[in-house]
Amino acid sequence: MAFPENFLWGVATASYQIEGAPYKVGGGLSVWDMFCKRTGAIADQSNGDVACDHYNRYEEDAQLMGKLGYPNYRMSISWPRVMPTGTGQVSAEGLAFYDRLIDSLLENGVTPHVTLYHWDTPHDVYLRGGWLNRDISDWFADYTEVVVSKLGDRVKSWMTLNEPQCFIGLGMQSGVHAPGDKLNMEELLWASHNALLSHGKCVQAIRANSQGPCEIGWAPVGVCVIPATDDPADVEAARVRTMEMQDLDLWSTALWNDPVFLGEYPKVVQEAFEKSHLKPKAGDMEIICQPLDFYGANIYNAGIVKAGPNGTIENVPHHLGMGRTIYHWPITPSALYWGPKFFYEKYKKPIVITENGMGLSDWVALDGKVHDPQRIDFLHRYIREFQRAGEDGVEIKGYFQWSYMDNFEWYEGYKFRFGLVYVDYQTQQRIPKDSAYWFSDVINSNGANL
Ligand code: GCO
Repeated sequence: MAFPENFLWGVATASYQIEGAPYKVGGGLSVWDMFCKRTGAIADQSNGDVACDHYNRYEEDAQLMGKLGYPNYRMSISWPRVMPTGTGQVSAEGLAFYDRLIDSLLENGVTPHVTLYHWDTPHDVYLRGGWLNRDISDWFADYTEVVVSKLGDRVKSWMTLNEPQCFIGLGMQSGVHAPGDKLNMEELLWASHNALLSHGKCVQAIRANSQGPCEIGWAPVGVCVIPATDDPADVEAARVRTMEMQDLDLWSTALWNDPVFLGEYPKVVQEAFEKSHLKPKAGDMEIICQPLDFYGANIYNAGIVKAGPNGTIENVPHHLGMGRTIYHWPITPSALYWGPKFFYEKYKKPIVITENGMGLSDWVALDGKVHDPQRIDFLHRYIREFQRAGEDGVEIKGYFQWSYMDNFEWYEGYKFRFGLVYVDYQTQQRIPKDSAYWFSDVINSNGANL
């Protein structure tokens, strides 16, 4: 089966990872600018000051995206570039950059899909409590209004937050991401609630300021596990582990998506809030649970489980010596079958893979090209599994490959390359890898050549 006629094929990036010039030209500092200054925070002591210099090279990037035949592009907007302190003053230069970028993409036949928040919290907002301050939901809605008022005549597809599991879990629990805090569970649940409230007010602000109809979703981590076998007992074990929340785990799918799509927290979270002095207010859940047009999920890999004795669920180790990415992530293509299947069965929304791809240590070969057969094989296997989910009744709506080009990979710096397009960070030359051309063929055939 080919993919649906109007299937969204695309590529993805994020503002802090590619733009550079984070606070020049009127922008404000983000928590990542500050975090990169911490000794030892970033593996290669790098930062996003230059990155892919996309701020200056956006036209070249849009032209190449068009030339490669990529019809859709998931990008994010830097809150502190648009509002340097996060509230109040708007940077005309910052907003003008995105205005020019959207026009350049459209001129090259590329439809923008805009994520409003991909981790670059304004540092001033962090100093006022960041996600621990309930007011952030109003500040985020105000920022959304500024952006959608400016771009909403041309942007018709929006995502609110990228991976709250990461910016709360890695940024505020383990501390390996910006802002590098290590908070207790009561504070973390409160921050999570404020993030969800921000999501809901963001959706309301998009709907209120979009010029004409638009589609809205968000892009959480698509945390899922796969069954060790197709035995119905193993499948049920994988579904339960993926979709139900047994304990206070910030990476639980239900913690984030039950409020957004079903309008209630899992029971274990409700009980935690009952004991907490940091409680949601009446009416919050009605704000959080806004109508959305798709279920976005960033899926890269999955754990494996099987049914154990007496209704237990047992973890199954990935087999010894299995293929792994440079991040040492296991290569588990059926994550793109089981995850979408489980998500669709519970939340009944069309599924968009908002990120999927693999990190490698690519380099330019003697022939001047960048050969990445492993990435091609990885993408081939994963996209085929998503196609299989479609054949089994899941409404598959889109696939955004991570990433369009090599970029700043957070605390790993520039060591890992996820791009279809190679970036020479010394010269800023862009070189489409073999996978870039392979993906063009997949798109041109609407997946029929997989
Ligand atoms: C994420 C982020 C991306 C990462 C990518 C590779 O999913 O962690 O959205 O910014 O760069 O996933 O780790």
